[in-house]
Amino acid sequence: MSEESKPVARPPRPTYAPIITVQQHILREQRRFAGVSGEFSWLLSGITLATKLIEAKVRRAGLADILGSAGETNVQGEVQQKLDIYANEMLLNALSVRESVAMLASEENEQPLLAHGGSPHAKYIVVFDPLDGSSNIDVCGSVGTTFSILRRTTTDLDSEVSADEVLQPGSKQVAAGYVVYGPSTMLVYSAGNGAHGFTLDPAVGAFVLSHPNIRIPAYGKYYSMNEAYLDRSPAIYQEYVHRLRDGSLGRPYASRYVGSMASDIHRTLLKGGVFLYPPTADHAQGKLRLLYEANPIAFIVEQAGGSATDGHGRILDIQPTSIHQRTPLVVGGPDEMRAFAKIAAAAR
Ligand code: AHM
Ligand code: MG
Repeated sequence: MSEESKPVARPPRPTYAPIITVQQHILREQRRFAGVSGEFSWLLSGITLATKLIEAKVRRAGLADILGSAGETNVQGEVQQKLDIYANEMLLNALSVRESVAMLASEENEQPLLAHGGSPHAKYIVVFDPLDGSSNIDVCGSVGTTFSILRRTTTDLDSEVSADEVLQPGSKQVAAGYVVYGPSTMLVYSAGNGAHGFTLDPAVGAFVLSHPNIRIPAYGKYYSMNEAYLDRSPAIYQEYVHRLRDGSLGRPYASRYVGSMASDIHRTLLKGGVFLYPPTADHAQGKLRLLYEANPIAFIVEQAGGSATDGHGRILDIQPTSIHQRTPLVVGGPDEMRAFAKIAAAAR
């Protein structure tokens, strides 16, 4: 047989299972849905790039005092920034060059920002909290990033984007997710077809699929809230928490509270249970922001089989009226949410 006519050899059986990176996963997802184009995966790669840059900075946060503290010049002659400002800039930089992004809104910016000089045909709006639970940084605790992706509300993409286009109920999210910077860094996202978790492999710098199709357990062992506020919360929250404690909801619960919502939600998602941030006497709408904290979390948790309410109705049905609007939040697995709904209904 001549050299040229030799058959092409089959590849050997792989020794290792192939890894799936978040980029591969997004590309696969977008093929499944009509109307989701390649622009979308390019956009999401902006988020993964920025969160990898944030993670690298978070890992070195404990060295800030040695290298120079916020606002000072460090030994390399660089001006140190607060980490939440840095995280915001990384997301703004990475996303504003994506042609499909029309507008960006962040917890750190009073007003939404036009991206890409108002690029024609840009159809997405990205809303985020760049560094959730940032006070944990000082004590080497875990922090997070939350994000939500919306389509522009107009079909005339040549029209100038208006700030009001960001005011959409969470049910309109095209995709949403969060990143937890903990012992390892994890990204959980959903584009409306289940919630999927990826762990950052720092050796190769890729988010690798580690938790496909996350399902929140039917019930868990923990509730999660800042209990210092319980006495100043409405009666339904007090009754609910007392009943979680005394075992009358089927089992006695223990509590866990990290103080970074993304981290507390991540535990709740994987282990079951409930997370609450109630209204208080001082803050009638609680503390958490609807557009870039509660909505992405509610989207993910619903995709995983749980639910989220503001104490009256579904979080994802709330029509926002302002960009930084706050909302009470109760989010968790089926058993815990059923019990909360029962107590809330009985009080009406
Ligand atoms: P931040 O975005 O300014 O960090 O605030 C949000 C955080 C949440 O991550 C967390 O659940 C909550 O604030 C903690 O607040 P509190 O200290 O009132 O319990
Ligand atoms: Mg926050």
